[in-house]
Amino acid sequence: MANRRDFIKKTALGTLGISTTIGCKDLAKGEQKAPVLPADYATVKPIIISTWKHGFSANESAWNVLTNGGSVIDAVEAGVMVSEGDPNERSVGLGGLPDREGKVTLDACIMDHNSNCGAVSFLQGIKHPISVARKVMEDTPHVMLTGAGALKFALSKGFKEENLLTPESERDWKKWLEKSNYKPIINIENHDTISMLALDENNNLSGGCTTSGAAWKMHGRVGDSPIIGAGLFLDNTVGAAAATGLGEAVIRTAGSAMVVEQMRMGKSPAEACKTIVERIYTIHKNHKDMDYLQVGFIALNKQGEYGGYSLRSGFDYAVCDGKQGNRMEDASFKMEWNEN
Ligand code: SD4
Repeated sequence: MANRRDFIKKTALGTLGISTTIGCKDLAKGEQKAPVLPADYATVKPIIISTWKHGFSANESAWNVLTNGGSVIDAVEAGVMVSEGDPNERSVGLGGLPDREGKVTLDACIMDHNSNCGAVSFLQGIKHPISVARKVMEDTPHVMLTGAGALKFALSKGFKEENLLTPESERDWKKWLEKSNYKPIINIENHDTISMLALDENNNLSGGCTTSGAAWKMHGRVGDSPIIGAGLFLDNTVGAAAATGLGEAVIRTAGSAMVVEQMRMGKSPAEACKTIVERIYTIHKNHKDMDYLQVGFIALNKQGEYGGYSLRSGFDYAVCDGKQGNRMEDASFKMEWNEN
């Protein structure tokens, strides 16, 4: 991973030749609180946005790729791989919380500016599902491979099978088994899926999304994250959007595709996210999932404007550009949520 100081220096002063007084310390993880209003100000390209706190490190990696000659799709892949490989991120890749049978099953998708896309779902034993998704995009006539077929394909491409269930995740799973009550805890058990959107200097968008999905899900359950149009969508003439939270609600509403359509109709990224979160609320307010429902979207348009919005408070995202560096911003939200 890039040295943070070098990165910020490069970000603040670097390739775009833009100077800023915002320094490393000001922009460190979690130190900068977001404005209450949605962030929709125009910014310089390139720009990268990613869900949750671990988006910060993912952005660093993506930024380094993007500003060192890599393509925007390379940047997205490299960025989310940071979270996939981190055993402390409990909803992604290695260390992800397992399903109720103790199996870590992974979902991921990737999409480029030409609307090429690839996805894997219900994939086990491969630490970097985003890279397998990219191979599906580039080396097959299909968009999605699932389960045993996805694993077979990954192995044929040289990926190594490994145990992704860390001792910490195994311990948590055994604890969950004591009661076996499936009621995801908002912002905790369905937290840390990484979705990343990026816009390069040539005005091209790419996006990626990768997760181990809802903790303690039924074996075989697939969420929104590998589904183009649900967990991720982009139209290079309009913008890109991605989701985090309870996948069932995002699938029911074709969430990310709808956010992009709202931008097509003229809404800002933040307004577009808000509109679809409101719609999800309306559809779910009397639904059995409402008790534990959290959904959040991030969106980025072709002008480099971005925004995020969630149903319940607590959702934040990382933003990185050449003007303000890498920083965390809190998403605006519909309902206050308190852990206690
Ligand atoms: C899922 N949407 O599998 C994912 C979980 C998630 O942040 O986004 N967590 O439902």
